[in-house]
Amino acid sequence: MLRRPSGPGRDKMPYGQKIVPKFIIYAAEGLQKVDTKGWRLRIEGNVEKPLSLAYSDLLELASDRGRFDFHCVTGWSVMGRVWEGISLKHLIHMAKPRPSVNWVAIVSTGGYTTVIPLEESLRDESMVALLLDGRPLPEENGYPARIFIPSLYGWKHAKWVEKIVLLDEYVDGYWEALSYHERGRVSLEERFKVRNVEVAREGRLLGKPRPLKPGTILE
Ligand SMILES: Nc1nc2c(c(=O)[nH]1)N[C@H]1C(S)=C(S)[C@@H](COP(=O)(O)O)O[C@H]1N2
Ligand SMILES: [Mo]
Repeated sequence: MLRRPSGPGRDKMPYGQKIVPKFIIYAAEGLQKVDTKGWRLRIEGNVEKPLSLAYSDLLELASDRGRFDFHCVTGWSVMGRVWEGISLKHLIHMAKPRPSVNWVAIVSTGGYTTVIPLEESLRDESMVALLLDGRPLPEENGYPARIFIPSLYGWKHAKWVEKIVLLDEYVDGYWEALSYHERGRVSLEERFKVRNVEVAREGRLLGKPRPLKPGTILE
């Protein structure tokens, strides 16, 4: 594992993050408007009991609530907002995933996708969020439903979510295909995929880099 320097404030704020007062709105696919009439959230993939839930079903199930910080991988953080919804653990258990499931793919209305390790999805604080500070999510923050997993960077918190697909094997989502990390843990600063397996395993480089001879052609 790569080690991180410790220092003042390290415990309060994750490394490399700065506090901003409001959410900066991102929508790689363009802002979406979702009408909850006829809208369903589906939980499918390698499960025994695929689920299809209406917004009213979700509101009834919503019993998870907590004050959490939100960290975007580009370096901004919005602290201490109240997020409320349905525990992902609860939803996933309802769908009865087969034992070989390891990954959770999230699909949004407008085609944005991301992927989350099953074990991060099963953390107590991971949820499908419906309310922010006691009110339905504002449209631009993902109404009617978005993923909220405080242990992971913001790109994993897909907005306007409509499908949760349980998979055995890893697949890239939108940002993962552009080299963002498979897991994306904030506390470990997992921003980008680690391509050098030795660095990832050992947390150090093997040997010293040697200066190249002038005229060396790199292929
Ligand atoms: N559908 C969708 N969800 C998304 C994104 C996106 O582009 N499309 N961007 C992600 C990123 S990178 C961040 S940091 C957060 C930002 O949340 P906000 O737009 O509510 O501030 O949304 C995440 N969820
Ligand atoms: Mo982000």
